[in-house]
Amino acid sequence: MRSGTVAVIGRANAGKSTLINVLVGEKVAIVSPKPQTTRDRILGILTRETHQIVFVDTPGIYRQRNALTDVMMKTTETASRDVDAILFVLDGHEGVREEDAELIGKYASLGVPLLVAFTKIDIMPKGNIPAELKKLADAGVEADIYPVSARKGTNLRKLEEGIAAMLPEGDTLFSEDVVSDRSEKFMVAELMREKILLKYDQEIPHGVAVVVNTFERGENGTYEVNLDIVCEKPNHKAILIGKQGRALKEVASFARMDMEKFLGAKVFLTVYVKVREDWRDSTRFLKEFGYGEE
Ligand SMILES: Nc1nc2c(ncn2[C@@H]2O[C@H](COP(=O)(O)OP(=O)(O)O)[C@@H](O)[C@H]2O)c(=O)[nH]1
Ligand SMILES: [Mg+2]
Repeated sequence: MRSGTVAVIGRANAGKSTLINVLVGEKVAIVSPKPQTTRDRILGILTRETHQIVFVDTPGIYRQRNALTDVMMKTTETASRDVDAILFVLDGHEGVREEDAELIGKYASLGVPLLVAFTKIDIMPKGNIPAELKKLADAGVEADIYPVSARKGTNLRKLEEGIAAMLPEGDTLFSEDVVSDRSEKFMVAELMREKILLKYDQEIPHGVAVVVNTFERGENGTYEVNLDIVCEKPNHKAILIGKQGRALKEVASFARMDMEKFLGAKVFLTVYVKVREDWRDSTRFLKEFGYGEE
């Protein structure tokens, strides 16, 4: 048996969370086309007869801008330490940039084995792949590179075998039926945030935190979920709610459907929108909303 932890690192939006979800076979992290979707360190656990891979999803690499992205960068940095291997995820469709080779070099020098997943090849013209890979080789990247598509499932088994081969021999860290270290309550908050990321323009979701006040299962099996959507400005609140509350009703309904799928039960969801001016710059609010903790 090989088992160990693998930090999943890469630029915002590279496809880290999607790749982990597909490899694990269940949704453990939310995904959206916008950067800053993942804010916390989340474990996704893949167990087979021959190996257990504990993926450490990270918020990714950002230029620091406020207290929240600060915390997110720190989470990424901490997560890349004390792991058995690093999986660097690169968006092949975006193309290889100079800074990618630099970043790979930086993480490769940490002293743990590193492997590169060159993802989203399903939306790349096939002919472009060799040229992009050559850029990495020319920039001195020595790590093994796996061209994959999380969306189409291309080459994922090979990638998985490559990751497993880097891990030490040893016992499993988690029991085989566990896929994440996060609670159902955490995922419910994240699913709400995912729907907000999908519905509203960037400025709104980036300033939103979701706080679950009630998460209870009733005798009839129905979950009662009561949560606050915290935003930064009164005009954001107005946009979130929309005319006659229509926008909020719609996102809450999408979120509820996903929560029901995730929990396998009916959900009774109540949602309030609150304003906490500039909470992203307040260490007190960040703490209150659970960011930067594990
Ligand atoms: N076409 C395609 N899109 C992908 C693939 N993997 C991720 N994406 C999309 O890329 C965006 C960012 O993905 P996400 O996993 O949130 O990136 P992260 O910020 O690195 O965690 C989302 O819109 C995904 O649907 C892939 O293999 N193919
Ligand atoms: Mg992510």
